[in-house]
Amino acid sequence: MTKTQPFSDPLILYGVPHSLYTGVVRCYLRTQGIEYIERPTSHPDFAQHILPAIGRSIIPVLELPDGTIIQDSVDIIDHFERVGVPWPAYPEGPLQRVLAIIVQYYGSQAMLRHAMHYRWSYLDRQEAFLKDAFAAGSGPDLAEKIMSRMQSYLPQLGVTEASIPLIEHSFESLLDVLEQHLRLHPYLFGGRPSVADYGLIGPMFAHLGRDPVPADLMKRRSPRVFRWVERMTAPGLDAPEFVNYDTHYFSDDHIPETLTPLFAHIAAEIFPELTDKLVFMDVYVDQHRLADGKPVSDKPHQRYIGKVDTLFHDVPVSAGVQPYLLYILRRADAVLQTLDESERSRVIAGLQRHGLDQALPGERGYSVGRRGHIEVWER
Ligand SMILES: N[C@@H](CCC(=O)N[C@@H](CS)C(=O)NCC(=O)O)C(=O)O
Repeated sequence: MTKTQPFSDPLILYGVPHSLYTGVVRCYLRTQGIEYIERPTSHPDFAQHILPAIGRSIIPVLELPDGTIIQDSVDIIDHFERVGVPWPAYPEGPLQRVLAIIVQYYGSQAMLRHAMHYRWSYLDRQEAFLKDAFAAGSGPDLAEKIMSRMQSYLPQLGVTEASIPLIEHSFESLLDVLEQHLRLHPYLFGGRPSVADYGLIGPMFAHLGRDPVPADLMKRRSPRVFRWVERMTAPGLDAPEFVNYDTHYFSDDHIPETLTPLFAHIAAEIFPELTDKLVFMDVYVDQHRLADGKPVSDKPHQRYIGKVDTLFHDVPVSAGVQPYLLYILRRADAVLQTLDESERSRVIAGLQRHGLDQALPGERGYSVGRRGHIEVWER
């Protein structure tokens, strides 16, 4: 029988347009020219086939033609990086590579605060848009329930009356900093996207570049950032305004001046919160005598193991601790482990110059891995 599809065995991406982490994967697949079909979670296969395999309701999930299921935006990217893609996403230069992972952490984890604030604190001004998106993605019956669940995350993300002005100031500063860089370069590390761009695009597309209130701000305040969002979501490398710009990362592990304010911005935001969270996990692991391979929480959908009282730009916030953050940042530690002494010193000095050396968790006697689609402690 003749198949009528354009390709016989497509990849299936389970996700929705307004999902932060689905956006990461969608951008990656489009950049690499990997064909896929996107299905919402309301598709019957998600309940029948995907949910039993991954054990919790979470997106994105990618199903490969051979039936392999991959959950997690980082695991999906890393799968294709191993297989080989036209535009690999990890810079060769170790300083660039470590910094790219730190930016990936900032975008995909720390910026959840900004993303969720702009989505849910302005519900009155964007309700019709959000209701339509959630109903289309999850079905009308589940939409209200999921929307309420998402709003309930705000306190554990440290979104409060006191922190909101700082979150908004932070988003505006980030737009300004990125605008300066993106006037000169198509992507963060040069001529093609890296995991830094993929980490940032999650919040910058799904929430901040798409929901009416922040998207309007982005377009008015920082046209080049909005263009970068378009570029990231387009197929291939979409940079017509950069005539004769090559498709490489900056040569010789160079960090251009225009990235310095970005790293300063990130350092000012992730500390002391990240350090406080790492210390919380140290104590937690010590107290619970956790065995290798034990899931990080009792129930698969539970991501937080507790909370820390910390500061966001000098304002006290209480923030939920997700062991998953170690899963991301350990990949930066792993880069350092591959280097000889002098290269390692050079990279650490580079991180210190940008105030980011403490973003590497370093040896702590435990780590976080993923097994069976779930985060587990590693000893
Ligand atoms: N670490 C995961 C996070 C995925 C994630 O948080 N997905 C959200 C949608 S963007 C989700 O499914 N949330 C369901 C929930 O929290 O109930 C990844 O990178 O894929």
